Parts: sequence; structure tokens; C-alpha cells
Amino acid sequence: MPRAPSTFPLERRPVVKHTATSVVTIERFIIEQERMFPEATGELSGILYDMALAGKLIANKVRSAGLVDILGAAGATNVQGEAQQKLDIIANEIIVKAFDHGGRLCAMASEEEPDIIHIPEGFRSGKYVLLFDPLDGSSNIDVNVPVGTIFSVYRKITRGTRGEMEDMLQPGRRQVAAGYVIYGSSTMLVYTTGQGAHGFTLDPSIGEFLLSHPNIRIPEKARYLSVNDAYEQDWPEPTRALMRRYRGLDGVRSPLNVRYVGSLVADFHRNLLGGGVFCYPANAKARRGKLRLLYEANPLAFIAEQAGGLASDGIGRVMDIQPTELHQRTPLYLGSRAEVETVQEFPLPPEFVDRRVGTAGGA
Ligand code: AHM
Ligand code: MG
Repeated sequence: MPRAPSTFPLERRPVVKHTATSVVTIERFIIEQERMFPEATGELSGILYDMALAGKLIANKVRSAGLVDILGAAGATNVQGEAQQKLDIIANEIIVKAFDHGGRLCAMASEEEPDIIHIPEGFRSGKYVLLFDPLDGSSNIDVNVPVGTIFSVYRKITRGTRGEMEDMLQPGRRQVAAGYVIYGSSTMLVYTTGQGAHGFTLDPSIGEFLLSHPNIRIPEKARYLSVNDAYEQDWPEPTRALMRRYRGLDGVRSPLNVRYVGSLVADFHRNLLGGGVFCYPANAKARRGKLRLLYEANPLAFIAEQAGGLASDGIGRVMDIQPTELHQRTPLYLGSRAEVETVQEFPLPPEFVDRRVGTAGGA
């Protein structure tokens, strides 16, 4: 029998007092949050600054992506005689280089790399691990559609100085921080450390992320449904029925508007601010969907829950899944609480409820 989602945690009361009209840099905001925890060592704050820096560096590269034909396409040679790289590889390198020497991490894992990324010899090893998708939706770059970086931080749980696989394979509920950067009409960074979800917009004239969306709350009344229904023919019948419900076709409710960018960060960001549900269901050809549990689903689930929303894999709470592999996939229903709870009314057939099926896979 499919399992109903486990109890989702109670919302935590947002503790930050700033409004969108105070001028607060991300740095000041992080320091103020850290001061609320006298035992904090500043290491987690350092990770968040480094991510803001990496986000600015990647934003800079993404902004000139349309010039690749002029400056040299991937695989070609640029005017300096250097080989051009794909943007997702560049973004990956930017993040690795922003973090490998800081002494705060003991290891990293990236959607772009097959194995754990260890801290190079000679650098101090810290007590956190970072998992990230350096440039999600990168196939959209060619057509000038927003893309994003997604990240997730856990405390090291193994002994010894090196980060191990066990440190990476922790359920999402153990995340100590998570967030994303969206490279859209403006660049925004949204993060949580479990004290609400907060958004910062990059002011390009001064190169600073400024607090623009304190204490984000996902609207209870959803407006949007984001799903790629080209997979409908492969969905199990309950998933088709669920989508008919969202579209108001079964007469139970009024329809949601369909909006699908095909760039998870962009679809999630719109639904976070405007209210809605993002769905990437399991289908007969991909029993565990497409999206990655550790690099995509868990961090956005943490943000969603902190904003009063939910995330489910169609079986239960995403952040309760015990990962077994670094690149594990998961179906994903993410966004406004009531819409994600509706998923429980459409239990999946038995062949879709084994979380160990079809988790492996390449990039
Ligand atoms: P990527 O990590 O290779 O960029 O793939 C993830 C992207 C998500 O941003 C998006 O939600 C999804 O793939 C879209 O997939 P599809 O084209 O199957 O709808
Ligand atoms: Mg991705």
C-alpha cells in the first residue's frame, strides 16, 4: 500500500524583522542571523557568503552567454587561443574553486561530477558538506531562458577529517542550509537556515545582494501548475487523474493556470512567490522521475517548507527519504501546501512506490 506523507514539521516562526524597504546587504543579514545563535562559529555564515560570491561570478558568465557565437562556442577556441567550456562546467568550477580552500567544508558533491569532490591536500578540512547543481536548466541557456544554481549544506556526521559518502547521503530534514540563485531578469539568491526563507536581489551597480524578499511565504491559494504533460502517456492512471484535478477537469475545483519554463529554479521561484505546484511525476519510462534528490529536490523542499509549503515524491515527504546514491532521482511535487497534499488523494500503483527502483543514472 502506498504510504501517506508523514507529518510535515510545524512552521517555524520567522525571526527576522527587516522589511523589503530596509537596505540590508546579504552579509549584514547573515551576521545578524548568526548573532541569534551564540554557539555559532561563523563557518556556516562563511559558506553562505561564498555561495553569494559564486552566484555573482556565475551570473556574470550567464549574462554574456548569448555572445558565445561571437566569443567562441563550447569546444571551440577563443581569441586568446583558450578552449571554451560549456557554461555548466564553468559554473561547476567556479563553485569548487570558491569553496575548496575555505576550510569550512570537508567535501562536496555536484550534479556535474560522478564522485565526491574531496578537499585538496594542504587545505584545512571543515565540518560541513556542500551538495549542488551548478547550473540547473542549462539547456535553456541557448534560448535566453532563466537558469539557476541550487545548493544544500549538511553537517559532517562521520569521524575523521575527510568527508565520506555517509556525510552526503543524509535525509533532507538534516540540511542546515539550502538555497538557490536564479539568473533571470535580475539575479536573486534565496536561502534558508531553518529560520524562514529569505530572498536577496543582486544590485549590479554595486555588486551586492540586497534583502528584497524577507520571510517569504508561499501563497496558500495557488495560481499555477507547472508540469511537462508530454509525459502523460507514460503516467500511471492516478497521476493522470491528479492532473485532471489540478486542471479543474473533474469538476471538483477551478483550474490552475499552466506555466512550465522547463527550468526548475525558474518554475519553483515563480510558484514560491505567486503560489502554485511544480510536478515532475514518476512515469513508466522513469519510475523515479528525472530530478535529483540531493541536488534539486531536497534543497528546494527545505525552502518550500520554510515558506509554508510542502514537497512530496508522491509517496511521502521528500525530506524524509533516506538517500542511497549520490545521483539518486526522485519524483517531485513541490509548492503550495494544499496542492501538494492533494497528491495523497491519488495513491500510486504498487510498481511506483518502491523508492529503490530506477534511482541510478547518468547526468
Ligand atoms: P538538468 O539538471 O539537466 O538541467 O535537468 C533538470 C531540468 C530542470 O530544470 C527541469 O525542471 C527539468 O529538467 C525539465 O525536464 P523536462 O524537459 O523533461 O520537462
Ligand atoms: Mg539540474
